[in-house]
Amino acid sequence: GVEAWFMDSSDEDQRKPHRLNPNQPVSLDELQKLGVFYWKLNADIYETDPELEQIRKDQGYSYMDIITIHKDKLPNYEEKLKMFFEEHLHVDDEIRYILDGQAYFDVRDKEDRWIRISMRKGDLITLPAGIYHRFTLDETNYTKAMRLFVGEPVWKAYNRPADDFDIRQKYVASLQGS
Ligand code: KMT
Ligand code: NI
Repeated sequence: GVEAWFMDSSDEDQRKPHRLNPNQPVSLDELQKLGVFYWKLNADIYETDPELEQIRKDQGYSYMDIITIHKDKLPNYEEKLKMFFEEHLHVDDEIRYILDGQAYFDVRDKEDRWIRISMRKGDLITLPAGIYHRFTLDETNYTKAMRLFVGEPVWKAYNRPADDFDIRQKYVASLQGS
């Protein structure tokens, strides 16, 4: 399964794991309560994978593209990495499938603590619209990811604070009782 943990609060290199000592793991169940969903797939066959096809069909992920995050491959690499690591939300779900390499997604829990989710080859994750999150490469400095979307993609990110947004209020309300 996916590995996740509560982060320490040191401002050391964002690419380091930032585990607490002792490590405080976060289960898939806890992630689901935050609206975060996860699948493990075989990334070696992503071009023809029937499992991926089924998920896309079931979830309505009509759009897809592939982004390679590496200093020699991504235009405006430094600037983009900086943007990805700013705490933000989107008005749609963020769906990412790691095809190669690895990276971290950080999400806020109900008590506003950072949870770091280790994303490796074969991991597909959906972050719900309205959740505060951020993204970073790890110390390997490379990942290739499929970006999926329901309909025409909207990449716009709203940096925190975005608490007055309808989608944020809707998300916060959805956490009640979970
Ligand atoms: C986002 O909005 O957080 C991103 O697109 C992250 C980088 S894509 C692997
Ligand atoms: Ni995002």
